[in-house]
Amino acid sequence: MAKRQFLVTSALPYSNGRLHVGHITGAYLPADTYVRYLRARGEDVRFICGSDDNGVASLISARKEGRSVEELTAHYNARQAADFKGLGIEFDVYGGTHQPGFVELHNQISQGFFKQTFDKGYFVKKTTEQLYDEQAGQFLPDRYVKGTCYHRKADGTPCEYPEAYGDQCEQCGNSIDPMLLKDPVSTITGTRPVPRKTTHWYMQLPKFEKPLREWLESKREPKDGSPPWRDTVLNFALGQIKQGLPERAMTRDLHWGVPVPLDDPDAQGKVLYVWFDAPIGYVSFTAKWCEEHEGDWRAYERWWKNPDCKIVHFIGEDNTVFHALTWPAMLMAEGSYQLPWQVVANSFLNIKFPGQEEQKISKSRGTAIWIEEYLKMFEPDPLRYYLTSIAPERQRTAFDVDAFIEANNAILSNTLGNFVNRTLTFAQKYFDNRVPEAGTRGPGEQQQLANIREAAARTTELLEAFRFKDAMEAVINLARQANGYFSEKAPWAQRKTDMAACGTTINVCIQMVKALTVLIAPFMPSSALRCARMLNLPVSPSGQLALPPIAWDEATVELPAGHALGEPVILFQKLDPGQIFADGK
Ligand code: B3M
Ligand code: ZN
Repeated sequence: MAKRQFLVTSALPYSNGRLHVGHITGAYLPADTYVRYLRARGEDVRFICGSDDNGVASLISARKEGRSVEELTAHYNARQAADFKGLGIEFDVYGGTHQPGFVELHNQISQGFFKQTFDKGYFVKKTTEQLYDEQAGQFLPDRYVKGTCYHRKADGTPCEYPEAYGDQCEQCGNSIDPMLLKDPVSTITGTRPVPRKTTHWYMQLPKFEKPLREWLESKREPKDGSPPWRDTVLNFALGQIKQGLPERAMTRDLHWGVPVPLDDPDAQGKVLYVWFDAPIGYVSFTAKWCEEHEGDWRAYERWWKNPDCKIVHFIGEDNTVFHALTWPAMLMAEGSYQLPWQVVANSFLNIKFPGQEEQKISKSRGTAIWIEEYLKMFEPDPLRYYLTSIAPERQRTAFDVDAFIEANNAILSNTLGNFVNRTLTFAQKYFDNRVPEAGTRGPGEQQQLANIREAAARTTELLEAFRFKDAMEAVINLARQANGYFSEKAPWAQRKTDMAACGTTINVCIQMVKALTVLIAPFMPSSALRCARMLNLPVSPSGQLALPPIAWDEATVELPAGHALGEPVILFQKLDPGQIFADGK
């Protein structure tokens, strides 16, 4: 079968802070799982990410931390990259929109994109009043104004959320015009900002309402058999179009960012809006990868301007507006790019500490589990497992610390790990550490081999449909069946009465270990690698996880009798319920 081509992206994290479990479950872990699956199938894939360095968020944090914005963004870019690496989330390229080595190409491509859209007449220049913080001496970016929301909620009642940001209300999900917020306050100085005149370039989003609507509607049941988009994404985006899309200013009064590429005195000292240049980061990091690996940055067109390439964006739900509406409108306006094939958005994650109520993850209240802290204590795979098992694919879910420990002990250690361990230590002890003869297989054995085929087919189907939680459950179900089969056959007793039957049992169990090794690989890559070594399968010589230990189709291919096995090791350590996470502060 011909290879399929995928360009997969994860939302670019702002490089002004650390990453916690909520970030990972939203945009990074499912993307990595998907990419590992595609790679194991031999598809042509690139996985792109990097930091969102521009914009005012970094500027404000730099001011708070008392260092330059260059220093701050480089610092967090490196720390976040280390978090991803520690969790086995492996991008082909991890760039940054203002990182040395990336910023030049990023600015060039972003400016070219803006110019092209400008030349096509999709911007209008307008002078308006905007909120200015007199004490800080600057215009206030939307995010730095807070006030009371003026929208109505879905049920028609006034929202009146008092903590609404100037760009979006977290209670009703609507986008906000900061000038309309009631009782605005500058979050920089806490003072009340005043309106002042400034000139900006607005993108004519209303012109794209119709094509966006048609395009989004085609994603409910795509004609070409592509997986439908999640209802949460489509309903939200179509709902916004129904309300009417606003003209959006795509420039800002700032000195940090991509300079506005216009020969106009009014453009002096202005930069592109961070939400204009950030998604172009996906493109510019692809271009950087091409420059480094193929010697020509323009080869990014093979991904971005090629109708055969499927572009998949993984995001957190708060980024839906930008990925399902603004960015596609930008791409339509520019005219030469592919539109996203799929936008996969996840909801937020709450947190529940032992003996406490479930609550929102909050940095200031210290209710976050930071990846850095986690990795000091635990292996990556239990977290990957647990986060996938509670993936907020349809609605908000909660990270429950007790449930995490329980999932590790009951499922990873007692079920999956125990099965692999008892099978392989048995083969080592009684079968000279080789795969025994299959012998005569009865209905019980045929059933397990059928279970393997069924689990492989089901996992494949669910991963293709972006249903990661259910896909992993199908794999764990196979581990349960395998463990049950081992107990039922009781090879320790068979050994004493019928060595051939015992061999048949262990042979089937080893086939199940092999299937599990392949099928857990997208979810728990380091454990899969360990299993592959225990089975003495050829793994990529570099031991690099990005290269799948074994091809996906191998799940249903049996290991021959006589195959020499490797050294069995413990797959998952039990965790002590007393081992809780350090305070999030
Ligand atoms: N920097 C992440 C966030 O909103 C934002 C994503 C940009 S993706 C182009 O937290
Ligand atoms: Zn609201």
